[in-house]
Amino acid sequence: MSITKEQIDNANQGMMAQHETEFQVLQSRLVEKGLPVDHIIDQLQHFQVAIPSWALGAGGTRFGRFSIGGEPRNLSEKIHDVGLIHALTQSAGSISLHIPWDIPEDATTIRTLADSHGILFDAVNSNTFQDQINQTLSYKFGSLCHTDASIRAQAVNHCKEVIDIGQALGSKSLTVWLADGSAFPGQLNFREALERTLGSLKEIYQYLPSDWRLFIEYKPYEPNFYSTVIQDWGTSHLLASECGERAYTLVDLGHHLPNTNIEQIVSTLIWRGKLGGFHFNDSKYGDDDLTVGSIKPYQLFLIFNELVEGMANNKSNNPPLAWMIDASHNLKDPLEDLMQSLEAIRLAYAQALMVDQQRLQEARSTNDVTMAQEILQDAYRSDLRPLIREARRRSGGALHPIAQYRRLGMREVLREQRGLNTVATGL
Ligand code: PSV
Ligand code: MN
Repeated sequence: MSITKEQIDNANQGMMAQHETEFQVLQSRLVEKGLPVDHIIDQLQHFQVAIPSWALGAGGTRFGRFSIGGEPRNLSEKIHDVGLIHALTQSAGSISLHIPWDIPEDATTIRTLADSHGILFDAVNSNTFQDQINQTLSYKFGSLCHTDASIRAQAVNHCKEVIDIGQALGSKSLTVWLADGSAFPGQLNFREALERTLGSLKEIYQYLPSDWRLFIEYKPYEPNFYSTVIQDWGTSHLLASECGERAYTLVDLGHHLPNTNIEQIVSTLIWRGKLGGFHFNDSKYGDDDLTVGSIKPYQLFLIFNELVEGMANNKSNNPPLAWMIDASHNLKDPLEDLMQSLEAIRLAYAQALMVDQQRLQEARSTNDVTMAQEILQDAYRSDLRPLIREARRRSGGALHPIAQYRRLGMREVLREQRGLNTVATGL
């Protein structure tokens, strides 16, 4: 069952009076501040975030999976679920596939299906961090960095296949995340492992269609707990620079050691024109599976502030960024979880759009530290939820997506259609 425009409009009707009151109060406050409300709403409406195909089931912690029931059993059902989220939120207009989990039987049919939901195909992701059934050689000791050339070749070929699949679907980028590294001191020659990784990435880059981009993700630890070959943004930036101008660093918020200043990394990468995109999630101690904005919403806002400012002063012509959620947990209904993440991302973006960049710049130039903080926190502490709802309403989405999802009993319908014990492929 898909959700119809009529159902959404009907549900919105009952909530309109309250929404209008709240929106008008906020609108006059923003207008008083001299903010172009309609322009901000327009920017919000255009801001689309990709949904990862591997987050549509109740997974995430890897230590236990407790099926929520009605999880998608195949790629078509995954697209259907993203379609549901998009219909309600109007902000999830694409899906990011993970190969080999999501190999389409027939690319044309899948494209047509996605199209019927208004869904595009975002970056495709390779998987050289697990062995697949019938795989000839093992990635137990690494993939693109492996000491054995035939294992590296197998991993490179896999990435090429992923590109082929992505091309058939209309994707325009490949994201490579590697688990390669070492669990114990002495296991790897760091320099040689990095050199071999660069060699493999260059081969993949050579294969990239001319209108594609390569995103190189980094992560300091897990699954390896002593060293990771692409451990940080500097290493990713170095590899991307060596590969060529269509290779970029991808920042996954959860892939930093505690208290890392991610907003500063973002600023530096835009300055060099090398920021490819984002994987949004949140974390308290480590890992990357919690709902966006559930732990550190202020950090998220500060990151968006750098993004907005950086892209407005984009001297290095950093191309438009790829936005994606990369979070999944085993406690919540995954679709509700993703809608919460989408809301948090849009809120942080809206707050950043509210920052008076000119006044902030003036405060900086006169070293008025207090005022700089006031300007940022005035934006951060503004409740912009009515603005987000208005943007969603104007695009034809639901004023309250989660409430409507629940009222329509969507999960129950999915359970009825797909069964109680379905487990979607993913992490
Ligand atoms: C593993 O940490 C991970 O969450 C990376 O962030 C990748 O982007 C994702 O899995 C999919 O491979
Ligand atoms: Mn990621």
